[in-house]
Amino acid sequence: MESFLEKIGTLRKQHEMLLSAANVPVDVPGSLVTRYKNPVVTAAHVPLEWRYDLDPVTNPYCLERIGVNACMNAGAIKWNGKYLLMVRVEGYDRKSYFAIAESPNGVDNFRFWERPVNLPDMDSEETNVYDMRLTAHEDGWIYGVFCSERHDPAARPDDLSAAVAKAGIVRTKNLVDWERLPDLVSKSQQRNVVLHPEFVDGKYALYTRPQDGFIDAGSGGGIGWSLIDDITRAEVRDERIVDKRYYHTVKEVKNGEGPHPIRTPRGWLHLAHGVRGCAAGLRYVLYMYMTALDDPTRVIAQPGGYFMAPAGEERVGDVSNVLFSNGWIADEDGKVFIYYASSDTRMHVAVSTIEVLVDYCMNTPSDGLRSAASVARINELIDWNRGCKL
Ligand code: M1P
Repeated sequence: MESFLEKIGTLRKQHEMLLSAANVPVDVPGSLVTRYKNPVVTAAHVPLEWRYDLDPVTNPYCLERIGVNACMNAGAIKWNGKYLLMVRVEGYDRKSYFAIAESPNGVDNFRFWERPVNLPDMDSEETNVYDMRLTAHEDGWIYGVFCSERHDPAARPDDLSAAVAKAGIVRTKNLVDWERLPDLVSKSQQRNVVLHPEFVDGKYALYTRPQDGFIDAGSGGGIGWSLIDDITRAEVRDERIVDKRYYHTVKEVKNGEGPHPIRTPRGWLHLAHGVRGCAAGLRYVLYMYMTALDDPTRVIAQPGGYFMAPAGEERVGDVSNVLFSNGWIADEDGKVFIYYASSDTRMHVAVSTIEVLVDYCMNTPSDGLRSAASVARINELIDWNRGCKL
């Protein structure tokens, strides 16, 4: 039988092989993004020290003591030349926490920092935290806005599923020491709240996602926008919908802003998720839109349909048929690293450029909302191509 030392040796070797494996692009001609073969962060990437008791006396069978179920929905930021993911790590116990994984090149060799993020714990009723969006704001702070979830205090005693979602806010100057600010005050429940990176009319600006219940967006009509006077006492006073949901579209049931938008010469480039229902359950896809530089609430481009949908093994996981993104990094050379989770299970990267993404947004027909409109658009393209000399 393998000794404790042999087992640990094997685990370390396998772990190191996983962490140091080179990732390779999967080139599909004419595609908007280049996906990569391997997921960039998975449950198996989590350090052994977080999962195993490495003492043969107290762990003679070399068993995993604290299991990790998934690594998903990561915020992202470039920091000291490194690509950092603020990963949502979910344990076997269903609780999520945040941990930073760092890569030298953005596509592989992601390694977790020594310990998970020490998120200030202000409220004993807060049960779960997840899906942090990172924003390096022009005020000099890096903000993290995340979902803070608790059991609904108004639930019937036998209802152990009713929950309340609100936006928690933290900020830091070094990604190690975090200051917790009061949670966002809002009349409705909120998830997928994102801080815009610049002041607008001298105020902080939030993308919101008002929702009637914990799961249902209901009367919350889409992605909202709210100006905030004081980020240290943030409150949604005026909220208006900037990206609406529509019947029979990829965002019919729900949508939510992804990471904060990227400033480009042609406008703000947005990445979001859209949800629709089908016989297999909910289907989450990613879509894009653009807003005006002088007014981030004015939509100037709205390519129809999805930008990325679950493909291949991305389709299967804990919550199948889901792509979700809350982190991307735009490099100085125009390259964009899009970090997305598949099926609430693992993190991937897809690479594109600002130029290509803007071209996609500006030149893809918008959703005509009816089959007849879709056919009309195709016929327009066929007519155009008939006059094409190639
Ligand atoms: O399970 C899919 C996603 O569901 C929620 O997103 P939304 O609020 O838009 O429905 C979140 O719980 C998210 O973490 C999860 O990936």
